[in-house]
Amino acid sequence: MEHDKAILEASARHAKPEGQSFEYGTAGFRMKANILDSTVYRVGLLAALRSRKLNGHTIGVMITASHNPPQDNGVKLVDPMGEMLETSWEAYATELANAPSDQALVDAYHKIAESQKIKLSAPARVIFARDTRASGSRLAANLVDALKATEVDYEDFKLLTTPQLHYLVRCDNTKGTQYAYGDVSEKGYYEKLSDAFKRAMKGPSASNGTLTVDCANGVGGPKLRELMKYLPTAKDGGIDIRVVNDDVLKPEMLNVECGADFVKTQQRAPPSSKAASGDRCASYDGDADRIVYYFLEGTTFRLLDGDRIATLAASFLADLARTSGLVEELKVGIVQTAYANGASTKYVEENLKMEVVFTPTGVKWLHHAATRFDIGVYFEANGHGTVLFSDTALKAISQYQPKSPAQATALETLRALTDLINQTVGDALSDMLLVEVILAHKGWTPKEWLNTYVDLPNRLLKVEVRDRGMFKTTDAERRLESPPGIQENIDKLVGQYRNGRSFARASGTEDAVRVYAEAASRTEADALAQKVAEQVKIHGA
Ligand code: 16G
Ligand code: MG
Repeated sequence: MEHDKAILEASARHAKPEGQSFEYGTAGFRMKANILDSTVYRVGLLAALRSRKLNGHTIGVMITASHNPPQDNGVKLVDPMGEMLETSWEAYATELANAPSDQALVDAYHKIAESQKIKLSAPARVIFARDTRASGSRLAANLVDALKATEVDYEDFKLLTTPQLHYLVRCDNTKGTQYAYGDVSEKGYYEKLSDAFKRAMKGPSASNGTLTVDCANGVGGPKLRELMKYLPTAKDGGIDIRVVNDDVLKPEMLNVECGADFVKTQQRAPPSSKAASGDRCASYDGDADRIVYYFLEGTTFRLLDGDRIATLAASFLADLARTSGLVEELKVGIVQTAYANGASTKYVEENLKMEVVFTPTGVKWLHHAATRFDIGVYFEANGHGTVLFSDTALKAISQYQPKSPAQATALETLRALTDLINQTVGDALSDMLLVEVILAHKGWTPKEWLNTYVDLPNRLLKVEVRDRGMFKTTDAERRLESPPGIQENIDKLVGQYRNGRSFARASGTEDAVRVYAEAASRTEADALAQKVAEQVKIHGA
């Protein structure tokens, strides 16, 4: 049958490691790079099927392991509008990856084609890219083997951030239509972002001081330096950026003692950052789809995480919509996960008077929920997130006739932001520019940003259990429905602490159960987390 011989031949060169099982999780496949050869090859086969299923629309494949250590790698698929792979197809990815032999792989491939009624001779197109890991080019070659075997039209974009690839997939699928998202090139991405940034920065006089950006020694480093060539500096109404941790020539330095994950989990600045007290700092993760801000207040480390970016963006966008006269028409809302600090949720509901929606952890869930608002702001506390504008919102924003100069100015900024914000997925470069625009407009230092509300002290713990699959959640991961009895015990514990809140969920990326607790004081948050962790240990034994 179509392509069988070629698929078998190439598969023989990318044998599946015996006894190893794979699962397409929240972030695609992710593990030690040396056991990923067969998996990346097989993802290529799935990308071909997916594109053929969707009338030859371009599918993206990104080779990255984000904030994981340098010896890991991973691979994930991007759907035509730049979204994550449709959830129902994740099982197919897992099925192909686990086929025990070359022939079993071909059989699984045909089974998917049949059940999805895919014509294997139909046209298909795939574009792909990778981060700066040493294993990236080898894995990309495996992907190419699959695309050749299945006669897919493909293009290798080499090194890109994950959000850049998502962006290009959307550009490729919308080119020549009324929804054209941009030129299908890396240069087009920089031009679109920098042009939008210049328009958005027209209002404020200048930004306040230099921004230090830690690029995790990942692909975000060279890409930020490229973007900076297009951006005005402070003296021309833009921003001054100091880049640190952008060494991609030593791949073993990736995410080591730097990057968004380090900063968020360690609650301290990367040792290599020499920022002074009060200086505005930001950290990307290894593939630049995550960003957190921070600064030192004296010697105290102050984190401005995803929750802070979400509240800042939502309040600014709502203000702009109101000032430009659009408020009646547009519904602004925020999507969070259970990890959002309770103080941020309270601030959104009570001060900003906006609706908050909760979803399980993982970008795809938040992204989907955000599409239900006209302006949907979604962020995980760890810094994954963006803002989505509905078609109704985009239409209203582009067509509204301002009734005063004040309305016109606000509308111009709002229009610029619809171009500045990456609509496909959270993007550290784009999110950074968004934050910079807002701080410049408000004339805020990070201290003023921090002062909007006070975070509840919180603690995150990791508990190893026999089988984390036993821990089944409900209510956007905020409650456990199994093991039986555990939730009642957690409820009792939570009730003993002022402003207490706690939940436990199985990690999607590690073999462990994560426990989160917050309470009115540091001591109480720590104690609550410890007690809930004990419950997890008891029930998981
Ligand atoms: C993945 C998710 C991230 C989530 C994290 C949770 C994407 C692109 N990435 O990295 O959003 O926060 O998993 O990890 O969706 P955990 O399940 O181990 O807590
Ligand atoms: Mg990432």
